[in-house]
Amino acid sequence: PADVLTFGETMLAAQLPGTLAVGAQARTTVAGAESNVAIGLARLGHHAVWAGLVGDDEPGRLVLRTLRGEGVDITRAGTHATAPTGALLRERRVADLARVHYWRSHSAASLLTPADLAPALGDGARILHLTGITCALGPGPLEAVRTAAAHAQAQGWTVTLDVNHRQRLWTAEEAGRALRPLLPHITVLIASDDELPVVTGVPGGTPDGEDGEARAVGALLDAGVREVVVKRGGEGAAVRDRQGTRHSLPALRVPVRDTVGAGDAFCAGYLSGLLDGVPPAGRLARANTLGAFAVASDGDWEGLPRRDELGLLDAAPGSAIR
Ligand code: ADP
Ligand code: KDG
Repeated sequence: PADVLTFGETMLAAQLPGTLAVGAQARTTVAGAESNVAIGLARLGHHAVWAGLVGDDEPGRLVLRTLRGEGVDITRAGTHATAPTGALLRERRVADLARVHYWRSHSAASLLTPADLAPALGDGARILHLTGITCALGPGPLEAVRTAAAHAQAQGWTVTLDVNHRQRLWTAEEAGRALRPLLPHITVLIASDDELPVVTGVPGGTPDGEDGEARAVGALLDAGVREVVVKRGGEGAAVRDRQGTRHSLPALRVPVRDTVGAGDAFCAGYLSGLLDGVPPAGRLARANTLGAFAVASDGDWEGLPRRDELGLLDAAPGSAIR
């Protein structure tokens, strides 16, 4: 079996260094939360399978070529005969603020069904990695997530879920209604601190400081999740499990270039630690390291480390390795 199976929507991405309104030259690449995680894992030497759907078009070919080139297993990826590959455009509106525009309704990925996933599920995996984004794409993808989560749990795989709330795709209420029934299948839930209310259904934006966060994490553990990992952006991250283990770790200090993709990189690091049998504190450290690589480099996944580069950020700032 593979180390990790994941699926979702991977799109053609145009990255603009400025604003669209005045026209700016774009760099084309591919983006998708689940494939970002798969690339991060593959770079660390793990066998990661991405089993999404793309269109029978040039963007779809770019997606598959990129993933194959990064060593992600795409033997279970599919091509839809008529629906197109989704796309996104990311403008840098001001220095530290990116704005995303999507073209993904009726895309190939939005038409994924449980039947498309059956072969990949049949192959088996140690970890099934899911995100809330896939659940937001449409009824078919949501059903595929539910089917996969139930199958994986029944087979004794580890099931990880990154909440990854995208308010351009659905409301917090819709997300909560879709995600809460999944909780009993989830082994490790990963969320940003501001996403905790989305899954707990506790109204009122961000949780009320540390107490609010602790209550939300407690509610998720009560709902059946075995371990909850909270991402705190530049502050780092924390983990708590049902056995009462608690750790928190500050983020690495790095120059911030592009924060998009940090959460996916973080997940790749955490999952890599799980696969290697690293204890919780060490998993958090590897997750923070990958998150730091993502924020310190341009693009979602382009700057992620190979295994022999994991210690690179320990080098003195401004140094050259020669
Ligand atoms: P998301 O991208 O999902 O919103 P976060 O912004 O919380 O997630 O970032 C995910 C992880 O990336 C953090 O937990 C941390 O490990 C790392 N990270 C994020 N911002 C920074 C930063 N400014 N400096 C160093 N590491 C960061
Ligand atoms: O986490 C980065 C993702 O936001 C990006 O790659 C695109 O999957 C994507 C999304 O839905 O926003």
